[in-house]
Amino acid sequence: MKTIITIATVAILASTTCQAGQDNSNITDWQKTRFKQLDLDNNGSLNVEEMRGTTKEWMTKAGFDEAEQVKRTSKKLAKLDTNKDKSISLDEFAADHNKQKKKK
Ligand SMILES: [Ca+2]
Ligand SMILES: [Ca+2]
Repeated sequence: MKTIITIATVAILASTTCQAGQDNSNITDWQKTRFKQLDLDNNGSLNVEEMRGTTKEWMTKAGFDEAEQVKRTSKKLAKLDTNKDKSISLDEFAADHNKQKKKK
């Protein structure tokens, strides 16, 4: 019985944290819109395939073949994936975008 209560508590905590993250005021409307465009299956995170939406165009122009594009996109994903769950959340996407903006 104790175990069930613990699991339930953890689940509630996890969903609360998730919702709080989505209210992050550092995330701009542009980032939200762009993220939604890229999130083809609407599961709230980007996998490697969906990430290619951000990289495919310039990588094709740069002359990378398919395998090289996937390799580089996976690398980029690993860099952005701060909680290491192999997918990019809106928070992680926005954090990287904000970093890039500061550089300019
Ligand atoms: Ca997705
Ligand atoms: Ca992640």
